[in-house]
Amino acid sequence: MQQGGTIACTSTETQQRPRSPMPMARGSNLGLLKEKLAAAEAITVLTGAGISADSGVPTFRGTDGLWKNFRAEDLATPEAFERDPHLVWEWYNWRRELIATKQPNDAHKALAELERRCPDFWLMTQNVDGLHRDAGSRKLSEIHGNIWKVRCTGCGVVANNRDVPIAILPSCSRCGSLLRPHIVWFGESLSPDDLDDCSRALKHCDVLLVIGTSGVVYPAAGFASVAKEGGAFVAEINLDPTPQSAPVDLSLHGRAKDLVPLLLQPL
Ligand code: BJW
Ligand code: ZN
Repeated sequence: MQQGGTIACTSTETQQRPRSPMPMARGSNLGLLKEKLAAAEAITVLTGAGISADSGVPTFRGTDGLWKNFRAEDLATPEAFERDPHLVWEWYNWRRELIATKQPNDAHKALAELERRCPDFWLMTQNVDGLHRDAGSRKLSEIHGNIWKVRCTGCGVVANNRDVPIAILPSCSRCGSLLRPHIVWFGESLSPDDLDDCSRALKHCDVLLVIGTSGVVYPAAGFASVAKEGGAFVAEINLDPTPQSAPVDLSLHGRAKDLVPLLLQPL
């Protein structure tokens, strides 16, 4: 629903609504996307490392990406942790030290504001840095986990841990077993609860925004198709075209911190 020309969804209806025809394209791509958002009752957002790049958190792929200097197989798989937990924890310690100095940027803040304006809103992030929460987002799934949480390899308990640096190797205060980062590594499944929440949000949204992800890591790489099959308008915001660009309805190229706040401005 449009209120005073800005995005302000008002409906709380969430399931199986008939979709009303959307207005025709008018003006720029940005203008069209703002119209779609203003008309939407349910908005879902998928974010990736690009949204936090504007806060100074390194992305994974591309010229300055983490995978240029580190091999994912050595650091982000359960096999790597079994082989050399010390090395893996050292890498996470370095990233915790770096992320601890970073703040949410205008794109994170704009999505928190969008959540406040739209009662039927869901944010799915692949990022583990916690910056969406720091910005005020609450309706979210951190589908690849959170770098500020640890999980016991023995009893499975998950706990918050903001130690910087964290003791290497950390152990569980309940059972003494080795703790690991509460992060989804390659070859590990996402939490069934998160997958359910995402599936629901993708199937019934009117608009899906895909922001700052290369769109190559599954299952998130398949989310745009799920939303499109459900009839949603899918828009991508990224510095560059991605494998998602062809199937999406609209692409905006630029920095997330510049483009996302524009979506909140009056039409
Ligand atoms: C900007 C910007 C700015 C820059 N503004 N934009 C074949 C088919 C299907 C699945 C598989 C398959 N082969 C293997 C799999 C499984 C695997 C997978 O998908 N592999 C692919 C690489 C092929 N997936 C999994 O294993 C997942 N689990 C799973 O599927 O379970 C079931 C299963 C298991 C095994 C086999 C089959 C099924 C788990 C995936 C976990 C991913 N974990 C990581 C690492 C965590 C480590 C950590 O963070 O500590 O999560 S990988 C890494 O990539 C990280 C990210 O969340 C994820 C996505 O990256 P993202 O966010 O897209 O970042 P980048 O760097 O790639 O892109 C940044 C983008 O931003 C770029 O496009 C820039 O242009 C843009 N950008 N600055 C706007 N300022
Ligand atoms: Zn334990």
